[in-house]
Amino acid sequence: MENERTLLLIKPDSVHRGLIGRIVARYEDKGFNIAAMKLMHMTQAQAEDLYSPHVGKSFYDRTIKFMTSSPIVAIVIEGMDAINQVRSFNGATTPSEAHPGTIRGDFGQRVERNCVHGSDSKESAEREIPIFFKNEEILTYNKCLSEWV
Ligand code: IDP
Ligand code: MG
Repeated sequence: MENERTLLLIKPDSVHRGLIGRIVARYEDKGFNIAAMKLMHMTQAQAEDLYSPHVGKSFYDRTIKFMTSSPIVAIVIEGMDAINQVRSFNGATTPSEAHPGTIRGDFGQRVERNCVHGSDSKESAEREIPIFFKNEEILTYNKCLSEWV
């Protein structure tokens, strides 16, 4: 397994519902490093870039509108197999199909308000992270507990 970086977004619904701490805690509990993190208002250009693979789909306009409607938290998660691990912690796209114990399974009810975003592949992570972070904003460091996790 490889050490990887992936993009996690805490979506506007989660920020409004006061879920930032609980979502971040899950990733800290699992032993991942937070390599970068900021509260921000996503711009139209950033949203269009992030969701460019979905241009033309029925939910595209609504998703862009939602994601730019209110602040999000953008995070780079770093760790072993981080890309797949974050996807599985986030849970299935449609919260009613997401397993209990996942973020979407525990906190979400509908696909339009599914709490979090996670990059779906190495290529996506490499494309998505620079939409939100400059290279120098992403920090790699060893926690003193890392040999025990
Ligand atoms: P993902 O977030 O699990 O990777 P994608 O298929 O990449 O799911 O879709 C991106 C986002 O677009 C979803 O997280 C969700 O917010 C929204 N979305 C996806 N499918 C639908 C849909 O059928 N109706 C409404 N919104 C959708
Ligand atoms: Mg996706």
